[in-house]
Amino acid sequence: MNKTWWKESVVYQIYPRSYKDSNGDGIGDIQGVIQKLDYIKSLGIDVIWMCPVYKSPNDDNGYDIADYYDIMDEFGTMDDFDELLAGVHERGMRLIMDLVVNHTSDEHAWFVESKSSKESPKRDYYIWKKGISGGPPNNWQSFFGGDAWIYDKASDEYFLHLFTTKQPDLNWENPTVREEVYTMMKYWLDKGIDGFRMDVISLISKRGYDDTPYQEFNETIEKVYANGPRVHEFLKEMNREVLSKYDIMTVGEGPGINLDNGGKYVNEEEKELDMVFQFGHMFIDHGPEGKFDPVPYSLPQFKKVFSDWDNKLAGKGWNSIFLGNHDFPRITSRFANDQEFHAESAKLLCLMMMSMRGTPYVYQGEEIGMTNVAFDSIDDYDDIETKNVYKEWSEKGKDLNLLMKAIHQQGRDNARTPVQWSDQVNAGYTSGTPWIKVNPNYPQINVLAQETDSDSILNFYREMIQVRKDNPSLVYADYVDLDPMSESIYAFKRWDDECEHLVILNFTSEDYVYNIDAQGFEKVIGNYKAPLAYGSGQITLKPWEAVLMKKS
Ligand code: ISL
Ligand code: CA
Repeated sequence: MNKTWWKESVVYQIYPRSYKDSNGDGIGDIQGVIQKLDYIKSLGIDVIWMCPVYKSPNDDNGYDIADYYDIMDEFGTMDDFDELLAGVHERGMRLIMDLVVNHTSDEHAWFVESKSSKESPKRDYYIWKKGISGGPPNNWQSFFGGDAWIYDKASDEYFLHLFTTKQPDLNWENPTVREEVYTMMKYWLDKGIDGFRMDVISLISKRGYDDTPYQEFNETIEKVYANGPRVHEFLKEMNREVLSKYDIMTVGEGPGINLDNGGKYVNEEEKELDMVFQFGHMFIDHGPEGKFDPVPYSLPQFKKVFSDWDNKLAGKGWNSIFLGNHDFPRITSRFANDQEFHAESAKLLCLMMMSMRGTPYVYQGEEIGMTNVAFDSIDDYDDIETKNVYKEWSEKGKDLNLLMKAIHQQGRDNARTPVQWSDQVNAGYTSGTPWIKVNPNYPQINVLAQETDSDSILNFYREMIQVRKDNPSLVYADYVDLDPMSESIYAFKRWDDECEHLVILNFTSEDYVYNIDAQGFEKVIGNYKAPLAYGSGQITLKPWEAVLMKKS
């Protein structure tokens, strides 16, 4: 495969609202990010992906954009943004931005004009349809609950919104809309940003407006909403008109992107995107009713997602490696152990990610092992998805205690509580009142405490990222899962002409004696300091022990 800087990079995702508040209004902001650039650099990060900072009424925390050419007041000004970009580049890092173009805010000037009359030249920028027998045009539901259509009395038509009621979907069939998007992308790229993470890019081409015949929402996503007939044509056009003209990286986000269709987005010959975020492991514990109907999953299922994607893309396209982001639970709580073996298991996940083929994405707070939060009252939650589902269950008279448990496990606010910088008031995140409460475990889990502890999760991230930098084989070498059926151990091998790496991860809270031939391998790094307990074809692993070994 071609070698490129973005394949060799480690990315750090920032959700600016929750990162660092610089002016005491309780909301993280761009100046707050600037204050932390040296910290981010100290982790060994190459690329920062920043979630949306554009002008927005914040119905969906910035994913509802009212002006793509301006910065949200709470976050600062365009001068602040320029200062941030310069600061990132001065430190030898790169900055990629969120590109949210499946929908805008209903407060975007385009939509205001589109809605103003059926004759408006911008009417066709959005998806307007006549109702059917007194109801909406079809039975589609939005991702966040309720009908995907809103009735506009003045014109007697409905507009489509796959997300919140304030996020009308753009009409990508209209070439002028695509031109507007490309022009806007060039504006940011000409400013010097280094690429885009493309929000729900799998949804931009709609496949007609028939009723969905599917009961399960995930099935509707895959078979009705996502990967529409023109999505690849649009992405090729975008690549030709914009992306190919810059030295940048792109990562497309996509519900409905799966093993069958995912390769096409990132196949290097197709000239579309560099990487995608697929959701195989993110939906792994979703039951028939979706994320708030959580079901258990097994380690073999989890491993299979990574192996399948690696096999699928090998030699053709590039993978993204991530375990969490601002939409999903905290990774230590979800895939590891946030209690007795908190530090060990958080380090295990780090070692796993940094030893895989693909570009790893670290979500803010993962580097200190931040955990899920369990607020007692729904009033302490902010996320529109969480609030909508609570309202829906209340109206239907369903068991709200059960729902609160599911929210504690799956809600998006788990990932959105402020970053825990210190044990000072509000975890050092703000001197004011935070927009969402800080996780009460900040006195134990915070950056400052981990800075001074050489054995901390934070310092392990630094070491492990350095190990990856020192061993390009960890970026490019082939991958194989040595024991896919094991319920306890994830053991995989990476190899190329230079060397072989062996990764062994104990996903249990017990000692585990594992049979493996590790003759000739030496330990590179592990999450326990003691030398490797290896002999006679057996390795004795401690709870959540993770080890990377190398044979040259
Ligand atoms: O978290 C989810 C819903 O349970 C995901 O399905 C999520 O909605 C989906 O991955 C799309 O997410 C992206 O677009 C949304 C925005 O709310 C998310 O924050 C963003 O990451 C709409 O713009
Ligand atoms: Ca602020």
